[in-house]
Amino acid sequence: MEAIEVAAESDLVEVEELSSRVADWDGSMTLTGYPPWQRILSELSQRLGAFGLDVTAPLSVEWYNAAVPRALHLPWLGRDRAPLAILVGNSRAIWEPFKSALRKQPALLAETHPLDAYVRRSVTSALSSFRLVDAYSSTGSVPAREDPGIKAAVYWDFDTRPGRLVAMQRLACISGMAYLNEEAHLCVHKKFGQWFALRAVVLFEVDPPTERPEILQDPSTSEDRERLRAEVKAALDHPDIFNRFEESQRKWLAVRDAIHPNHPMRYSPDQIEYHYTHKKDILMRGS
Ligand code: B12
Repeated sequence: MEAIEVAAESDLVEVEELSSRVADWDGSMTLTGYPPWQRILSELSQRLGAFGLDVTAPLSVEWYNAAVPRALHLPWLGRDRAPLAILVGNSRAIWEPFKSALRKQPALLAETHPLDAYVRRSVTSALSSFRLVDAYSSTGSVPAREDPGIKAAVYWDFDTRPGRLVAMQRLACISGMAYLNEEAHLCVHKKFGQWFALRAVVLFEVDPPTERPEILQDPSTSEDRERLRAEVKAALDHPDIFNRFEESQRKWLAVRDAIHPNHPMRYSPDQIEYHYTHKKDILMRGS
């Protein structure tokens, strides 16, 4: 499969500069028995976990590109083989680290979308300990010879511009971490159920896993599907479905709950309210 080019843009904010300061990891480091993708996954997961980004999954860009239209393809970073992609997400675990970051960095609250800004900072920080070169850096994507580093690129779930949009749900299914509930248009995770979010995908210029994971099947019965279809119809019939009016949001919440009622990993009430209204005053409540 051929590689395609997408709009060149720097998304690994300051990674080059940071990685020269924190050079405790490099692609040539060998930990006996483990391929580079596993070492990257393990290190990155550990670092992201500290920010409440507790969901990661590795896959090959080739698997994803084969499943989506060309307009959604991810690039091969100039390689002749597909690169590694690591999908990053979170469960309810993000809420407390996020609230704590808001207390320490009040400027986050001034952002239009504080949670997106927090995720962006956290992923960038977690990546800063790797010796990386931004594939889309404005300083050019050709790394210095003496310190090549690994080419990398980050795509965010909220970036829906042409060339930047990633079908995150498709990616999650292909990675084997979740299945798509086709009625609710929501992915359901093996452990977290419908209560998890997909935040970013990071591409690394290393060989991905070769063994394809099992694609999870939706275990819903026909009664489950019918029940859910009714909930979705109620949400879609609502005149304000694309607005943030509370009644509409309650209906989408009912859709989510109906997938697996009383799921033990359901977000906390404040987290739910924030996700469905984006009201900043919820973020200022004490824990
Ligand atoms: C655009 C978008 C929406 C649009 C959907 C419009 C549309 N026709 O696609 C709107 C604004 C309606 C929406 C609503 C919500 N969304 Co949304 N959305 C996205 C976004 C940014 C892009 C989706 C996309 O275009 N994918 C590309 C297409 C080509 O992929 P696809 O696999 O072919 O199509 C999928 C989606 O488009 C979606 N979809 C397609 N048609 C429709 C129509 C409707 C009415 C809805 C709700 C969804 C939907 O489901 C498809 C798979 O079944 C993704 C993040 C991302 N980058 O993936 C989040 C995302 C899909 N949304 C998400 C969520 C949680 C929601 C909301 C619950 C948020 C909220 N608080 O209101 C609501 C309600 C959804 C629900 N089912 O309950 C999560 C899903 C997590 C999960 N576990 O699966 C994502 C992944 C964001 C995240 N950070 O995790 N969303």
